[in-house]
Amino acid sequence: MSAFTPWPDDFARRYRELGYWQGQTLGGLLRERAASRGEHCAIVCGERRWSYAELDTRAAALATGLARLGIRAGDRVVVQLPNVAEFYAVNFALFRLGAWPVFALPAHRRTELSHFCGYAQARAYITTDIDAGFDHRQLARELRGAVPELEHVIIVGDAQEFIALDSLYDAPVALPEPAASDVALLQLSGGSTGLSKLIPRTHDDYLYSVRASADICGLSAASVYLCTLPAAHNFPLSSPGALGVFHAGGTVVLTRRPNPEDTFALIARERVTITALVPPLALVWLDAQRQQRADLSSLTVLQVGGAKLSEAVARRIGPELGCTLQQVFGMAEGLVNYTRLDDGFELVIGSQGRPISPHDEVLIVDDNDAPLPPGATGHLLTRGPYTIRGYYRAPEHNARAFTTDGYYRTGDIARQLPGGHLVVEGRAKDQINRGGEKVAAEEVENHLLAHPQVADVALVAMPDAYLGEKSCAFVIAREAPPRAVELNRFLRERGLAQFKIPDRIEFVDHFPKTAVGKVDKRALRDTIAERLTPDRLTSR
Ligand code: OOB
Repeated sequence: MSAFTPWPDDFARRYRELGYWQGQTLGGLLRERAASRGEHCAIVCGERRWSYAELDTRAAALATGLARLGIRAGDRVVVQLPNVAEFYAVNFALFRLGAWPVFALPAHRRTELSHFCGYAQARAYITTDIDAGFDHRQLARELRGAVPELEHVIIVGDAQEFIALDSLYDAPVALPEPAASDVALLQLSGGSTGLSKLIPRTHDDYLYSVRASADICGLSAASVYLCTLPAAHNFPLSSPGALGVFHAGGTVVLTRRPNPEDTFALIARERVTITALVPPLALVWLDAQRQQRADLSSLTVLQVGGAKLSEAVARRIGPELGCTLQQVFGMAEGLVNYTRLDDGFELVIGSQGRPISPHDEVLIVDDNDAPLPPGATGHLLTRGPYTIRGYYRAPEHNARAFTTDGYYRTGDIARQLPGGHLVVEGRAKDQINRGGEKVAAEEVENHLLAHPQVADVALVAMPDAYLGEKSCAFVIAREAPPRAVELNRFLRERGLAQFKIPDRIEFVDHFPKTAVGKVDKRALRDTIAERLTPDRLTSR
């Protein structure tokens, strides 16, 4: 089973000739920046400030320590860290070694992590001691039991019986470098059919998207980027995110608390110029700023993406926060769209942007893959210089997720405006987008089906004024229905991330069916939307 589906030779040749794939590695990028801007501040984390030289030295020292442990090129390492400076030191160390970080999110728990460790056959798990009141060392103990192949657990902070990250800083030695065409990292898919798939991104393709994004977003050495969303997610990592800032030679400011009180103070203190939010956070910031009137004068660009931003909220951002809104519609599999900083107001509030690259190929098709006339709404397919051609070790899934000529089926329903901007109109994939956090319906359904009193279940999205969508589980119970709290406790005990726990459970006797006899999820979505009072939808 192949770990990575390469682009066909003629495509790869074209992307190189066009100068998109430049033969640069992520480790090399940091080395270049340390050479050109060594003393400039790369990362602000609480009271700590690391220069580019310091970040580079730490990455080199950690790479040596990890190599001593036996981590080699092509090994997989699950990294689950909150927004701390070590996140970048660890990942640049792995990039230097050619080992592949698997980017778990801080919210993931035993179920997700054992899946990532098992699926990737990870040799190490790198995490923190305690984050948001949760002890990751206890999680590591449980993982050790579930995934015996996991050899090393490395902890940032108090390591207890595990390896302390600090003990791995070793006098740097020269190590063989990976090739730019090699896989650099494994991102997570939002998932729609069962468990998350892993997304192999190469140094060449990822860095092309990073450089082009930095350019589109006007990053420079004077940029100060506030990383508010989880650092491992594709949006704050590469769109243009921290990597875009490192490319431009600017500064990344980290925060573990995206609430307005902390972040507004940080924006004023560090003179932050750009940040990225999901729509619910943008709404919280807008409402807070009405009360606080904080000094946000340094902020020039606010990126919002990960889920659909409503027009009503979009309209408020420029006038009320005093910065330019940029809508971002992207996916860890590749394609990222941005409204441009010089787009007209109506385009910025009314579209989700246009692709990064002139060589991003976008098709809007019907249910049978037949292209639709310009402007029509349909399934969005894409291929291009930074969109994968296949998931990691998933041949059956790949056969469905990609067309025979290599287009990725995004699962999004969209239409394209004459200038190339896309408007996201909906979703064909069986997923709930909970304010940017993706919940695969089938994964949660399978966990609920494991409960002895559950005969059948269907998880659907329900509208929510704050998150955009929440999840509702329709359950057919065996005999006496269990209580909703009992089902949620059952899911938590199975080690499922909190954001996947259904927000509401409705017990029913049967499911509506489609003409072909499948559960009619659209009818279930309509049922729950009708049941929610208008009051619930407008108040928070
Ligand atoms: C980003 O990446 P993922 O992989 O977590 O999620 C991708 C999916 C898209 O296929 C789409 O369904 C949804 O998230 N999405 C949006 C959106 N941005 C993402 N739906 C409507 N409007 C938007 N602006 O979410 C991601 C990756 C890179 C940059 C930004 C977001």
